[in-house]
Amino acid sequence: MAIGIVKTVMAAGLPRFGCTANVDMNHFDGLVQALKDALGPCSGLTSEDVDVKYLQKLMKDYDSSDEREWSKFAMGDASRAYTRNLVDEGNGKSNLLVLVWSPGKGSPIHDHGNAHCLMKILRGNLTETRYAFPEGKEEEGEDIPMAVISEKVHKENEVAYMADELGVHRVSNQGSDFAVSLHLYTPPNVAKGGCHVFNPETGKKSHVKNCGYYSAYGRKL
Ligand code: 2CO
Ligand code: FE2
Repeated sequence: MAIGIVKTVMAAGLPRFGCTANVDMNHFDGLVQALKDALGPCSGLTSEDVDVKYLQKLMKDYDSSDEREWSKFAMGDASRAYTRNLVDEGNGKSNLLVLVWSPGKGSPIHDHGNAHCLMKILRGNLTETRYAFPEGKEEEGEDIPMAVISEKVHKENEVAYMADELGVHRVSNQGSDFAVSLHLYTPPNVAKGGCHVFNPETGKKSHVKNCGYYSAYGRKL
């Protein structure tokens, strides 16, 4: 199910330099291109050189209120907690996804494969609960309930930053309608090697090999 009206709005073309083409694009497409450019299609930058503050600013400056700009990626499914919809792979340097969160549902607690994670809320509110990274004693058989270190509600247009150094998290939609968010992961470690999910009662983790997409480039898989 696509959220909102599926329609592409063509705005005035933005001038493009370097190795990117001159194309007409709406503002969401402009953001996707700007993120891709920032990750360095032809500059030789690597993910280690990424300027997270700049990426965060690009995402923050985008006004998501015109759903027509991104609705073709926002395929929700009420039978799932959330769907992961691929938007762009940033020349192999990132993974840009639109996530659609079913009302009252959330993700398991998970890590981010040693990558930067930026999350912009396109529609609704999302609650992020952070936990301390388990220290490893759990793997030796001890059950250690995971400690919550923060809980925050991110509102429409806000951008959150997450990384393994800050712990692990669970994201949930506590609203009564679908919520939508845009996630940039760089480098795309989780897409390549999966992530870990954690049991809040025991702190034990298990590896998830393939986090999977519901759609890619606007097409349901
Ligand atoms: N990391 C989760 C995922 O890509 C979403 S929670 O926000 O980072 O499935
Ligand atoms: Fe996450």
